[in-house]
Amino acid sequence: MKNEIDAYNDSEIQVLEGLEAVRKRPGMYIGTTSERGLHHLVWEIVDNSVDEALAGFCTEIQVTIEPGEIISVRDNGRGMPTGINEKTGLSTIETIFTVLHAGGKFGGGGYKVSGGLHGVGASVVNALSDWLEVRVYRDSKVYFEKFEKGGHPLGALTVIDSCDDDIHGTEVRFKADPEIFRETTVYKFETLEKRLRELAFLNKGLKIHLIDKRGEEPKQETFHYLGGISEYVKMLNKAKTPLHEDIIYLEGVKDDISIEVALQYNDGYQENIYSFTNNINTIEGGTHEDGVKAALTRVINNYAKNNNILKDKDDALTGEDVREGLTMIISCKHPDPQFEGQTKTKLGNSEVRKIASDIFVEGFERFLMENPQDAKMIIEKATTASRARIAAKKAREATRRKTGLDNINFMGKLTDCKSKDPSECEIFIVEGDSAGGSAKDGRDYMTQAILPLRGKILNVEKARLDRALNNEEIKSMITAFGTGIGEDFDISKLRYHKIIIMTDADVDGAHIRTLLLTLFYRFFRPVVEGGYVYSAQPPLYKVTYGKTTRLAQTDEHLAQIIAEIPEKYQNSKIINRFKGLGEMDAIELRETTMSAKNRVLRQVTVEDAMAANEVFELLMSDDVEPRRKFIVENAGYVENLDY
Ligand code: TSJ
Repeated sequence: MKNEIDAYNDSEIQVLEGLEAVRKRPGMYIGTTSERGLHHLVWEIVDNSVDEALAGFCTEIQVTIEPGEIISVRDNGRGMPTGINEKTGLSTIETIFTVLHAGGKFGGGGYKVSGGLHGVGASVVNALSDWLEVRVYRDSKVYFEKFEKGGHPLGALTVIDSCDDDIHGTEVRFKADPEIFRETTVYKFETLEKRLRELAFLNKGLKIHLIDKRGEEPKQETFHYLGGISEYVKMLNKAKTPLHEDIIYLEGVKDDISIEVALQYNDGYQENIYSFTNNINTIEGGTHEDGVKAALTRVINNYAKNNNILKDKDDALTGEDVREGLTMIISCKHPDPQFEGQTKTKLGNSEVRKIASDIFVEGFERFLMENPQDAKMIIEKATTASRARIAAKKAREATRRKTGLDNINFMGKLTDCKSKDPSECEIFIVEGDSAGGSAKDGRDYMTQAILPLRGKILNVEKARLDRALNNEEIKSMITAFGTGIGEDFDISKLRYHKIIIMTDADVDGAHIRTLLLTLFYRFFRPVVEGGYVYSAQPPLYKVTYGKTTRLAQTDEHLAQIIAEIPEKYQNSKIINRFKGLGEMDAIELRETTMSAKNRVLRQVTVEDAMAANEVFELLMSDDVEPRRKFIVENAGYVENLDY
């Protein structure tokens, strides 16, 4: 039989092996060790405080970035339990910080922020930290424990101080391990600000402070929204013209599932719907979103019928009609959410559909009844959209017949590839004719098609679908992709499984990429969601010495290449900066950017496209202030903004 010391040593060894596994393959636990992964650490800790707020015991959370890229998260909740865990023989706190997946067993009940690591990420953060400290304020005592690099406890949990009996809460301080986060350990204020603000919107009444003490002057922001997601909608519509003044807000709870919806129509044509479950953005939607959307269509159609606005049932308003110009946030809180889909951001629980729909129908019907003026504006917006949709369909059919848009050799623009097997076909979308020329000559004619774009791509922010369809560049893309658009969209008809945006590695290139991503996000979203969109990474520099030529993708890469030049060539080397893709000859373009052998492709994520859409909206908006603010904040990165 083992004695106590051996048993302790065994469990100690298991703990260390668990933490070591996290350090060996951090990507398995936090997705990536890039800047994004670094910020993920903060979310793993903050989620615990948000859970305490959801349980009803915490009203305030403070996140501080201290000099030296140290993060402190403190809440005014009950304070973590300070007792001993029976199974491990260690304190509950030490268990939570050193045993993988330990968190879920404590507390129990209530909603939990259960995306990603199911809110049990404390041990993962500890494993990936240079050091980590926890302080618990509870029962007039201050408990403390510190962990060294990789999560090793320095000592047991001890009382280090006393405190007033009305002080309670938890504080965790940590420094990410630079040996794990090799790219960067520098936190971005804006990244933390955006998500913390979102958390404050999603949890009305919760007060969140963000303090940055790294600079000479500390920066501080407080997020506190008594209106919750209504204020979120207000912010999203800030630069737009609302069709009705009040933001519509509905909420309800059934079987422990809570649904909140806030919405407001604006005079634009885009639909902006964001849904969340337990504070996690369900980018792929799911049953909560489906239920609310179906209910919206039903309620508006019923209202229109009952008020004799819609007489013929053939005129029924579609989902797209009733969502034109709609800004809406849907927030679901669920005790046991099932996340599905490619990126695990789609709510799967089938019981939610009806609950969300019932709650929405009841609240929205009442709103329309009580606010006939607003109801009139909303119905008018949807019927106008419906008329535009029918007109667009007719125009589309006419265009198809007239110009034979279905014919792939349209206007000689597309240089198609020989293969007809979409899984091996790629289409390069190239800016400008000269780059298009090099790309044509440098391609693999079997599998690579080239579509050069001329001129500016339509400003899709202000354009409805019918106008967008008249734009030459957009028409070329629709035809080339083969998927159709709007209600005709069919992803299974996609002719290329890689759509590669190939633009110059400069500001104008970035501009065109933003426009294209915005366009894809709005009109070809499944193409982005399916992971079919990529951006090419052309080199920035060409270095020539002796008979050698090397190409560099980044400034760092360039520095490395220069450092590697043999001594005798150091004085005769040439540092050429490519001004554009057009400057590269066909062979260079093939070797560096197009050929599957050497190229670096970046897969575009829905978040990338969403971010592009946001930047685009901001820059196109009529509201000068947010636009000015963006330009000032980004002045360092952007040289000429000719949007
Ligand atoms: F997990 C963690 F260490 F990372 C962490 C936890 C970090 C931070 C900043 C806060 C927290 C945390 C945990 N805040 N509040 C709590 N609450 C509890 O753990 C708790 C307290 C009391 C009871 C109880 O039943 O009495 C239950 C729980 C789960």
